[in-house]
Amino acid sequence: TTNHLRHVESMASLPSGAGKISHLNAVILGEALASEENDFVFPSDDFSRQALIPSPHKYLEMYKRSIEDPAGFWSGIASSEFYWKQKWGDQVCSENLDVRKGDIKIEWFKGGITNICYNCLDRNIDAGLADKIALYWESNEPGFDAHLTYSQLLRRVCQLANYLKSIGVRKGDAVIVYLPMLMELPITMLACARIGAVHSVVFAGFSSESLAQRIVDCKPKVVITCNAVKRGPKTIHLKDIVDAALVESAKNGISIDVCLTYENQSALKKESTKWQEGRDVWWEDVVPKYPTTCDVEWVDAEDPLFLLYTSGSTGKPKGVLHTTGGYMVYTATTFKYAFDYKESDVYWCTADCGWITGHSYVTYGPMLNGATVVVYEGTPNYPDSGRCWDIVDKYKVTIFYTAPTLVRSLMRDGDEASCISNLVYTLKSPYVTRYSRKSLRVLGSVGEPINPSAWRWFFNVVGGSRCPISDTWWQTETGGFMITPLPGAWPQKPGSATFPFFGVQPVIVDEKGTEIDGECSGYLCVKGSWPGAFRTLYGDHERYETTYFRPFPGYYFTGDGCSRDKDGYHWLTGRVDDVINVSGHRIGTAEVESALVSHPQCAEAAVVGVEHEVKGQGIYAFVTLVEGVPYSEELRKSLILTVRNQIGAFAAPDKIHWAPGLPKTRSGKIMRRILRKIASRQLDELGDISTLAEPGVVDQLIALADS
Ligand code: 6R9
Repeated sequence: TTNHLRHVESMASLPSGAGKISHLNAVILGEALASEENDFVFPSDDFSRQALIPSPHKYLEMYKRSIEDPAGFWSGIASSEFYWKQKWGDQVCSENLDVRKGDIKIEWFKGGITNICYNCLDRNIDAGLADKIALYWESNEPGFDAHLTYSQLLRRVCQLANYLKSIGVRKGDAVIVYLPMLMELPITMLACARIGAVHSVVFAGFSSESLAQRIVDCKPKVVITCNAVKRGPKTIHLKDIVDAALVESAKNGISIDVCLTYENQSALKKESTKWQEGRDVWWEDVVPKYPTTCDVEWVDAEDPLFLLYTSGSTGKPKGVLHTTGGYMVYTATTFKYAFDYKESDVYWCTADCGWITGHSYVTYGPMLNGATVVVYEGTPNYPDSGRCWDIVDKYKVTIFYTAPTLVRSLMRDGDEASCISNLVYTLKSPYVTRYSRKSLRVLGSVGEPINPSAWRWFFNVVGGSRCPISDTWWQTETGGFMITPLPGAWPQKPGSATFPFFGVQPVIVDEKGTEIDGECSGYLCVKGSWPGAFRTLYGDHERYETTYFRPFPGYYFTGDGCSRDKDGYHWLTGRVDDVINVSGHRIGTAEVESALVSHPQCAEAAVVGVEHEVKGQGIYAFVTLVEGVPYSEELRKSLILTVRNQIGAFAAPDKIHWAPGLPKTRSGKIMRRILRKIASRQLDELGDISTLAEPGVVDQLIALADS
């Protein structure tokens, strides 16, 4: 048995059996919280009984098999649950993950011939799902909606695929997609996949410069967009942004012949859209004229499926490349088990398809399972903070997957300023309690560590203390979930992503790259490969190796810190680039943030390190208060005391900086680079702030710097 297996086996000694009264109830009733580590939350008996993985025992059995015989484990799933035109060659997986032994190479199911669009649509239709709803679409404006069954979706996909072929898009060609959350976005992804084209979706919130940069990098045959979108009360003219990006990319020698534009009527009429004759084509004028069937382009499992650009800590965005077969098997399997998927589920993921979460868990993972998926165009707090629960009730959503940042912002919208405990949140969350939410069965969280207090609010208030939360840790690079609860299988601990998914071997290493055992913390790496792993950075295999495989030779380096507790649970502590070292104590920014946010009057916190004469680094905390709570010296002290109490005196913030809002990217990630500059008063070095969701918060922060 490897070390790793032993860690997971420690599960066997967990207080087992479902249905125990969770410690959580004690916590919300105001009893002292001993330690997060000891805070087990058990799935109910009813939930576990019906779950795909009903016990730690069952998990362990499958997990062991997946590690001892990955080829057998994954090829079993691949051949029984997917359609292959031709089976892969002798080797299920061939890999070199050690830079010391040559170029990094990962291949799964090589020689296998398939098509992911066929597996999402045709295969499910043949299996009897033709009339099942594939997509429910909810407009930004309450009351406007649409839906497509699996067979209707296939017809739409085929029409677009045929159009793309007619303008010369072939297997291997790149297609840039700059669309908001309309049904046309998953339709476009699937149409590209059907003909073997490589989609590169750019989140329709990126600036024209960022879009141009991506166009120049991947040189697409066509750009697909829409004229405008409404997000909340604002209308955003996407086509204008694309126009500017195309001017910019032409300057860099890349000119685009066709810009296919969908008329998003509810946002902007055709007549008011700027137009370049000869290049711009209305989707509605051409696509519906094409046949509703389209032959599939059969591709190799290792042919590219998509490129998705993601930012690194330095340099230009990296084009993460995923291929077809392994990604297909992995996203489908992770979706099924981590959400305990049942055919009757209605699934809603609030992520945009412009991010990896939207690729793997709006489009491919759910569709491969034949699921009914809700796609929501707008913002979660429009027209008010109850919108999510309105949508949940309207479509009887059973699985709701979102990000901690949304949970915290909705939690903050409780109307009572003086929340004194989690129980009071329960009583004062009218935006939530106004709706029934009784269809909900499983909740999910992704994007950053979810702090235990937000976890509790999500669990108690949103889920009525009845729905397990799958806190899924993964990355653009990993393609799918890596460390995640399997709801029903084992007790959760609020804030812990728990245990690895099948086939995943997380290891924690020290600075020297030595694996550390037992209860420990360090850098999170992964040993071995899994089918959903990215294969390269587009056009820069060297950077791929340097960033991910050279820091700790022999392992994939995630860039995240992680600790493992005495029960083998994994606690992600944030990017290691964000680790602060105070007087020799290593402190994860996420730990301090979590402590601050547990203060009833703190809505959100972001912590960065600043130079400190004596301690090396000091802790600088930006704090957003619950609506209506005034800043005060007393509160400042009380926040610092909370951190001292929860982590230790060494972790007490040196500075609390009042923050009406935090600088976030449009996907909700806090831009720490900017906070670090503000904290160190290097105000002339803020850099590019145009990618922020609300650039105005920067000025507000500067104004409050010394108050
Ligand atoms: C899926 C996604 C990846 C980074 C990752 C980590 C953070 C994501 C998390 C989490 C703690 C979770 N992250 N999920 N941290 N718990 N459940 O977000 O991909 O945009 O590439 O970000 O996000 O730091 O390294 P991506």
